[in-house]
Amino acid sequence: MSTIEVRPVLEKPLSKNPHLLAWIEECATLTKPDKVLWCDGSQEEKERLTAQAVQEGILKPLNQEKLPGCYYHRSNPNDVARVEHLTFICTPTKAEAGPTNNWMAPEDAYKKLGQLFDGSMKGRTMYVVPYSMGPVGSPMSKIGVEITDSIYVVLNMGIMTRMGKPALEMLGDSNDFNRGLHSTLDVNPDRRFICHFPQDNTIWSIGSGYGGNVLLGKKCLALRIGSYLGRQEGWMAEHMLILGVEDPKGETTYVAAAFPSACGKTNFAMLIPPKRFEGWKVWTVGDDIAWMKPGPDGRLYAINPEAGYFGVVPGTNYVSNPSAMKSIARDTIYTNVAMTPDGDVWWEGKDGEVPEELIDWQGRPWKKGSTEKAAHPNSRFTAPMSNNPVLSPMANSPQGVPISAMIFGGRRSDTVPLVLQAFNWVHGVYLGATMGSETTAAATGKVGVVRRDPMAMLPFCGYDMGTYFKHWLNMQNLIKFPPKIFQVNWFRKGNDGRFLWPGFGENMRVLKWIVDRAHGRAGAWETPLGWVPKHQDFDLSGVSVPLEDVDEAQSIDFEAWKRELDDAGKYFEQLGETVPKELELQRQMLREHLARV
Ligand code: GTP
Ligand code: SPV
Ligand code: MN
Repeated sequence: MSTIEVRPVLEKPLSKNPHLLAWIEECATLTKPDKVLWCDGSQEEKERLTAQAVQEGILKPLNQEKLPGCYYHRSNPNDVARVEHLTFICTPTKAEAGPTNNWMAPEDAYKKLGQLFDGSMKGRTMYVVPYSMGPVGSPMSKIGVEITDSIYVVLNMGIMTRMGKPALEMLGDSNDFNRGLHSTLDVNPDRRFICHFPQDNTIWSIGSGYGGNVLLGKKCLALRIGSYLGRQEGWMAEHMLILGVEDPKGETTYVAAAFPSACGKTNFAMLIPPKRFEGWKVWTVGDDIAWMKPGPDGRLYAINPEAGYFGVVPGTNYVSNPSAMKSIARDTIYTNVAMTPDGDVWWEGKDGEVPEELIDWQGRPWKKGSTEKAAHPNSRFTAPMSNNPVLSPMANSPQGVPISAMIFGGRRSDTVPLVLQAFNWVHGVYLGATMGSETTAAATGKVGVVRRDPMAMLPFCGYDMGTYFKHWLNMQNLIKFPPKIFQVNWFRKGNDGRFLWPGFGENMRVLKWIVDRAHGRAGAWETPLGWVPKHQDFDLSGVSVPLEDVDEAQSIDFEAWKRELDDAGKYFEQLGETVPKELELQRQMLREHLARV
């Protein structure tokens, strides 16, 4: 180690925290950057780094008249989504990571990745990015520091988190912060690993420059490490949006909903109610992640740990999601969409005419009528949540919002009905635990395959799944007034492959029933599988599809459900001994009940 290599760290440190300084020095010694730069989160810094990114070709300025403050980024075509097969939970034992996670022994992982990190920042700048997940000063927030050699990561973290000086001030001299080390290296999938060391509150990510692999506050800290800490500390880290539903009297009810990646969280969180629901309003608290903790009044309180949206672009338009369109009209980074000749952006499903000519997400010329997609199906926007016209006034509340209902929803062409209410907490946990969903472009691999994705957390749970279910069951004892639990499916299809339910804004109809049920003021039928809406309590007037389609979307096919329950039994077996008995008993009870209908 030469002192010259680490001197820049000591020259202008933004913190005197000895733990932080020692760790930065350790990382600099390993990765050997030319320069070390602390990020303070200021506007001046953002402008300077943006200009540098443009100069280096990492960002392209978009048409500033149409899209003020917006920039364009193309990632390496081999690096466009999360990589679940290269993501590891490195707990001391394999059993702690459980059967659904890839596992590496911590010492092996540190050694293997240590060799890759050795000198990985030579000729590059090492950025020190302090950030808070959650409002600065909230008792529920956590501090992380990400060390990275990517300006793209710095600029994205600046939008997605409370980044810079306030986070350092919140940290003070404490040693309680997440240590995230990231290097883009040569973006080679053979040298790409995303490793989590929950017992050390540490994340090492190498060889990728994309989204959930590298914005370490998001999936790595807020979900994988967060879920691990949550179990120890008595709270929950969930892959859930949070929204507030305001009724015409001005009363707001908060709802959290877990849908797997690219299954509608951002859209649901920004829902605009149809005309029929005059006086109703939906406010976004969060669109991807919820941290939830029992409050002093016995209710479950949720904060959104993020400060921005890293959202799916394709399909976003003024009909499906006007608030998202307004959120991404300025100060947004677009990744892997297509570009028009005049520096505008385009994607499949955008409003208006399809342009005659484009440059596609890989930088190749594209002509109207081409069979190839112009924008990558997992192309994303990074936008500050302050741009959202329906941002909840509670989005920055340090206490969070009280949750009255929780929803689990997958992408299922068949079997799962439009909406169902669980009989009780254990049944609700069962519904979440056995949730199935078709895979999407948010992770590399085959798209459209049904897999079990418990609580939408399969790729994000930082420990053994059965133990996670147990934590869910235990939480009931900590929450005096637990939220009611529901299951929804916006994606059921008819025989001809069309969606039976119109979705998007029309989901308000389902949401209203859920809110009414949470307050105990709407009727329901009891079926062997759960409570479903009674006709008179489910407002369908003016719905944009034939009522027969809605009936079909709501129908329960008992034969299909017998298969579903048998499949869930096999899944529990795969998960092993740690699956709580209550859940298997719950399954058997439902199965026995169905055998008689
Ligand atoms: P992540 O950011 O990956 O966690 O995704 P997300 O859960 O926030 O999903 P998002 O809201 O971005 O939606 C993903 C895709 O689902 C988009 O292509 C949407 O157009 C589509 N989608 C969202 N809501 C609905 C709906 O109610 N019905 C139908 N049919 N499609 C929907
Ligand atoms: C998801 O895949 O659930 C996302 C996008 O929200 S990423 O940040 O890439 O994980
Ligand atoms: Mn997500």
